[in-house]
Amino acid sequence: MSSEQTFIAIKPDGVQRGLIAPIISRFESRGFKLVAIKLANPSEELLREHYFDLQEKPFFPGLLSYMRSGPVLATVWEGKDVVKQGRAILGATNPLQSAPGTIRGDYAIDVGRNVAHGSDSVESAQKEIALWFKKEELVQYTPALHAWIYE
Ligand code: DAT
Ligand code: MG
Repeated sequence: MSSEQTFIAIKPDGVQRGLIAPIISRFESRGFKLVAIKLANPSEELLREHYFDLQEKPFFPGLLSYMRSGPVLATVWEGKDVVKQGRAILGATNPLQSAPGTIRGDYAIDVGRNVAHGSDSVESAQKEIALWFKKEELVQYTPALHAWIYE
């Protein structure tokens, strides 16, 4: 059983627009296992760490204020290849380049309002999960449907 995990966040626009349920639903119905979830107002310090790689970009100040503009739904999902599959479920960073059927392709237009975040590698997923969650917030359980989803 794969224990690969990814960090998926619904950004303030996704929360305010009532998109929590449809976004979570795509990960659930695909067969991925939810292991952590919380609604939070992330601090500027946390966001600076989360987007550390982008600190020199011209859009960084706007990205910070957007991410601080309301609550974020932070989640962790587990399953086979979930990091790459999670990115595919989200679609391209720029929603105008996201295929219909992806979250951004269905629910977003501007790159600065792209409704959700997904880790881009197993390594960044581990860092992001540790940044957003305490160890005890990750819940361990056996999903009853496992044998109906995996061979
Ligand atoms: P992703 O969120 O797909 O991993 P990223 O890590 O390169 O993309 O960028 C993080 C976020 O920063 C992205 O979701 C939206 C914002 N962003 C990226 N490129 C941008 C740009 N050219 N203009 C405005 N915002 C941008
Ligand atoms: Mg990224």
